[in-house]
Amino acid sequence: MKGQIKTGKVLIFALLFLGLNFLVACQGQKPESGGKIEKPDITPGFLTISGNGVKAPSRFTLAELKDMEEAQTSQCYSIVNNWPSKKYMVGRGIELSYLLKKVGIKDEAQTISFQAADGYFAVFTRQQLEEKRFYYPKLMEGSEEEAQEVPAILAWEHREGSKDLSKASGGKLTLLLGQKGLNDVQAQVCVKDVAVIEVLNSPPGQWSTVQATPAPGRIKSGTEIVLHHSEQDQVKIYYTTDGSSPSEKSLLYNPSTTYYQPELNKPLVVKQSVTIKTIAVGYGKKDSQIASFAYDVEGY
Ligand SMILES: Nc1nc2c(c(=O)[nH]1)N[C@H]1C(S)=C(S)[C@@H](COP(=O)(O)O)O[C@H]1N2
Ligand SMILES: [Mo]
Repeated sequence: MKGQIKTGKVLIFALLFLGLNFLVACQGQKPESGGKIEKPDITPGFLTISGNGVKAPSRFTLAELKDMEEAQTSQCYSIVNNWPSKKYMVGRGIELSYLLKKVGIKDEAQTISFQAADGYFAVFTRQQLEEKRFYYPKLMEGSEEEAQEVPAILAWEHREGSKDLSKASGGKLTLLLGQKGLNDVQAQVCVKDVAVIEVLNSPPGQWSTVQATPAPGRIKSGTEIVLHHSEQDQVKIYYTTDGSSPSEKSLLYNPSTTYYQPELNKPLVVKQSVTIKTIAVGYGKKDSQIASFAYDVEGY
């Protein structure tokens, strides 16, 4: 009897302890990005580039970055966040590829993370930083017309809501990068006040596959199919219903997250037999494998 009470108490305390830790973890973490470090290991006033993926780990002051005139550029960006809302931004700064070359990025380097003074960080696969990205001047109209390829930069001057390159003025060192497509949500990886860039040889991993509920098979006409993912707020789920392979150019299932406007992530209503093909795409890991879900509607 006594023993039972004791185990009961221990259990309650253990649960409380776990619960509190869970709450703390949730508050410290922005689930749409890589996360947040409580006390980041940074040197104030410097941009540090480190990690086993560079030959010459280095530190630069802002003045030193501004002296690298050959790599300076002013660029326009179209930016979408997870609400989702859209904006334009101009920035002046240094090309990231130049800086990574300067510190001797190795061929083996595969994962690159950007850490801010407030502990916020975002992770990229090397490919995500090196592939072609664009500025869409007609983002607001939902059109790809007049898209221009833009480099990723570390900007020390910017201006939100502007397309006028001369309007960029002072600010914190911010990572700005283009979109892979009109639906690419990249605001959350535009890290502000970048203090550390860590370049690692470790492979970035791959997002897990998308899941569907109800499971594929025979369904009634009008059934709602919910697509979901184990890291739903860090990935975008793209899908096709015409049998083609899904990509970032396909239909976007979840324009928002589970905590901003979940009602925008609408289930698919299936009225006739269909195969839904899905892929999860997100920063910091490779695209998931494609998952296919075949539904069979009676009589169709
Ligand atoms: N240092 C730092 N950078 C950050 C964040 C942050 O909390 N700290 N938030 C990110 C997220 S989630 C978004 S959506 C954008 C927000 O930028 P905005 O408020 O200027 O639109 O900044 C990104 N960069
Ligand atoms: Mo965000």
